[in-house]
Amino acid sequence: MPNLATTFLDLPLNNPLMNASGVWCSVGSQLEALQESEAGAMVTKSCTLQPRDGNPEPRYRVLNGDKPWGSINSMGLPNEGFAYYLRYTERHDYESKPLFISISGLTLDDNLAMIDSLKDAVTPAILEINLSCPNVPGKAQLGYDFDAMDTLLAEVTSGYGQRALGVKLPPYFDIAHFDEAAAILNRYPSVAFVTCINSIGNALAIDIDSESVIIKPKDGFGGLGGDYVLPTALANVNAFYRRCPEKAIIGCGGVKSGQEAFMHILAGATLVQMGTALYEEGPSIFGRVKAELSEIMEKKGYSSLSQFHGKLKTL
Ligand code: RRO
Repeated sequence: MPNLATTFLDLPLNNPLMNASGVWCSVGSQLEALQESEAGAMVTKSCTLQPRDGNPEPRYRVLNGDKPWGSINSMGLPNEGFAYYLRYTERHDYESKPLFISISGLTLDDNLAMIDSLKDAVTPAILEINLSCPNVPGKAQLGYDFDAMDTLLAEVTSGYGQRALGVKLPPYFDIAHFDEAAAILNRYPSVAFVTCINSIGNALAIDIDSESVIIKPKDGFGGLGGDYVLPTALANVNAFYRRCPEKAIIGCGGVKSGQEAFMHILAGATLVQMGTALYEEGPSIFGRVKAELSEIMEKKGYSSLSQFHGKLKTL
């Protein structure tokens, strides 16, 4: 049997699979289900300093129903507020799997306030800062404003006492942007990991029968996930893997079976997240994808992840 065990920031994991932030991780019962599942790690819903209801419903839909190609969402950062997730970090069983806490403050000061509390917290939860929420009306994604991203990283890394943390990035589509984003990230050694990608922001899905948009917020505009985004996700994983050799990469986007998980790892991901597919299938997906990844490795003659991690061939 191939060994799916891995390590992340020196922490041992049973396998590289986890949820994408936002999916199955908003409330205690969902987090407990992830804890009970076969996921190798887990992350909480991105949170703000105060609880938020988020955008009006419907705000998440799968596209092409019976044979889904992906999803569109404009949740608008609904969450229970930072204190709630901080409390969860205090009761999580870290022996079973690592826990990431995702924060997405509406202002730099809010992010700094949350980071300040986390700095003094005694839990080993790993901090991820979401620089890429596409769905808060009137708020641009920080990851697309390189000056603001640089300023934020300078402040949060010093505010966090140089402790290891990571960032969740939006997808980039231009080599110059990969270069510039990576150069900024590489200025901050305590940015120990990069999660690529958040949903492809501000897509528009249309139902031809009703001649209508299919989600309510923002006139139907929302973040795209699932099958549609796999090649963009793989490009971003590989682009940052090549440019940020000192950082770990977490791959997210278009993973629904062992095949896409294998591709993300081949492109350079140490951990692999599932969003849309987890939303549709529930936490039992981790056992299935684990078994499929293991079967692919066995067929290819790999006994461990390190034998193919980042070893994507070029022509
Ligand atoms: O809550 C959301 O609307 C949301 C967030 Br914070 C995010 O980072 N990515 C996304 O697709 N939706």
